[in-house]
Amino acid sequence: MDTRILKEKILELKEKRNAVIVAHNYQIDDVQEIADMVGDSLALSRYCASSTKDIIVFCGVHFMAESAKILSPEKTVLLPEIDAGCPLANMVSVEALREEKKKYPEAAVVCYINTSADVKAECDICCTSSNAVKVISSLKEKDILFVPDQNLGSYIAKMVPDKNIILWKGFCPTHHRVRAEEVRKIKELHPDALLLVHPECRPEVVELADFVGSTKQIIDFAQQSPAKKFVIGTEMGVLHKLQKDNPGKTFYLMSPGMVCPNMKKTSLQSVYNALNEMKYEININEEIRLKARACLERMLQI
Ligand code: CIZ
Repeated sequence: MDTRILKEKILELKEKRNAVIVAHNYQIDDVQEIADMVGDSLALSRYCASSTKDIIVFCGVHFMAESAKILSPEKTVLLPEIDAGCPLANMVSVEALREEKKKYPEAAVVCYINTSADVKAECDICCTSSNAVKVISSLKEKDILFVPDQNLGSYIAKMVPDKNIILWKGFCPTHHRVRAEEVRKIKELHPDALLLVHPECRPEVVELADFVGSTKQIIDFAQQSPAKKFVIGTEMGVLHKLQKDNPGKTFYLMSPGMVCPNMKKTSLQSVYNALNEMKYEININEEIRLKARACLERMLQI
């Protein structure tokens, strides 16, 4: 079907179903364009929770749709592509985490938002890449068991040196694949550009950055900065908003490999199918949901 017609049909169905469509910053351009809101996973889940619509179509990956369900249990949450998972979130299981917790009984257990609901249910508090430093600084415990991203964990350890961060060996394949050597080359190619990097990148890459932040923080920084050129060190989906909102500025991707295959699974056709066939519905066991919600809410209180 023609893209324009497909977009019209999605919007018609959205009205008919009384639905809201949200898209993560890493989604393809066409999907970002039909969304009611584009943003990071927490902002989207909070937006969904404040919406009066009955149905949420979450264009993102599995843990993100789960976060929306955790905060909006009364709504129907649909993930258009059921196998759009997050390899980073899949690097920690409940069983492995329980074993690790036994080794550090005094430690606070902190999870990155990129975790499943059942892992969140096992943790004391959650954090995002925007607020990780603030969340960890606020804890009374010195020892922090941080899951699952070793690179974000290393960044926190550098920013909050009085804490002892126990790292889990997880990583985001899209961010972790980029090495410092490649980044030095792109910096040489664009010496007048600022390098904005996500903390899921390796510490050797973060070391080279002019600014380190979450997708939202990178987008805000580029908008507010008087600089005209930027090398972007996160998934390529953010380029859509950066280029749309800053026509006078130039953006280069830090590496052509910064493409998350899971985020790219969702297409206009799958959004249409989701609304038409009411699939794929995300449900969470209520006991797990309540524990995971408490973990998220502790973060929201900070
Ligand atoms: O919190 C999110 O949505 C993720 C995974 C990254 C970011 O920096 O926004």
